Amino acid sequence: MSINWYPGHMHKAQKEIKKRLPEVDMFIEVLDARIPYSSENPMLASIRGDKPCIKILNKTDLAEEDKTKEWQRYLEQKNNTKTLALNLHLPNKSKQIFSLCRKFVPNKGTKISPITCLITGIPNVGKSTLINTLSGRSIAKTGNEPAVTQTQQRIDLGNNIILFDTPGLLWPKVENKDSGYRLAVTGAIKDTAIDYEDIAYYAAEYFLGHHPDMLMQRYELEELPRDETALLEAIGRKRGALVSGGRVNLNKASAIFIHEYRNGTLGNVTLENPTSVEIEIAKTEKMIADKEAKKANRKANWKKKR
Ligand SMILES: Nc1nc2c(ncn2[C@@H]2O[C@H](COP(=O)(O)OP(=O)(O)O)[C@@H](O)[C@H]2O)c(=O)[nH]1
Ligand SMILES: [Mg+2]
Repeated sequence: MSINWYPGHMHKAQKEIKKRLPEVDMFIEVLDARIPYSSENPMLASIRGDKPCIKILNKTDLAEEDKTKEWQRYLEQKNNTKTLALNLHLPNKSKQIFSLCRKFVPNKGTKISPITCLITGIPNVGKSTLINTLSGRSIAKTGNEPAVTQTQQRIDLGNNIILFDTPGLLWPKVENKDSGYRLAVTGAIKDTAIDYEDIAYYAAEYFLGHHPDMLMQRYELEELPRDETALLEAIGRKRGALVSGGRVNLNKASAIFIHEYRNGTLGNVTLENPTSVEIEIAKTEKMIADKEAKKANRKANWKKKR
């Protein structure tokens, strides 16, 4: 699976954030609680430096509560970082952001010297919803807005805290293949760029391994399908996703499965935990190192032959 994150947009977003940096006291980074690692922007840690950051684990209504807590403990080990788990459909808790801001920047937050926060996050994590919730107004368009916010927004919350909306488009962790899949499964990557069957196989493998009970219950299965294809075929038959001759329309069955995960009807499922992610990172690093070693080896052999 390959995803196009246009280099032009990446460069622009990075430049805009760096330009804003001198006037920003702290960051509010919105993450998807189902994929806290993959929904991080890989450049942000270095851009932020030592400036404080509140990492919001959003959409907790779709995630597993114990895993969200595990991620909070893990993320709070990072420098100057606090976390807050939110479900923006229940907006009250989000006001806790204000007291966290004041704790982080105690010498500001007055009329003449307000606290300024930059809200960042990859598309679809809930930035606009959060801005609207905190401001109590409908300022930012949510949902199907175009991928790139063209205008820089400065939002005065009226309590001596100022928000800046993310300029440009922030990209997620796509260097790692598994992150790409999990971003597609959760809906962070636009559907036009993905193949439902491909990502449904990825999700099917995960569910068969980690949540067989949810599959049995939701699709009223008598026994657990032996593999991904068998699962998608069973879903297709249950839901009448058939083509002529009674065969299952796999693409349709895949779309049903993915949408039922995304909207939570299958159950709350977090797709990554700190340990699984660390193993994955180590694997990816080893693969890159092996590749480099092979290349160096070939080069050396080639020189010897000459
Ligand atoms: N289930 C759930 N959906 C949310 C939550 N917060 C935002 N959304 C939805 O996620 C989608 C993207 O939100 P939006 O604010 O436009 O994201 P942005 O691209 O980061 O600005 C919208 O359909 C929101 O209604 C949440 O806490 N739970
Ligand atoms: Mg938005």
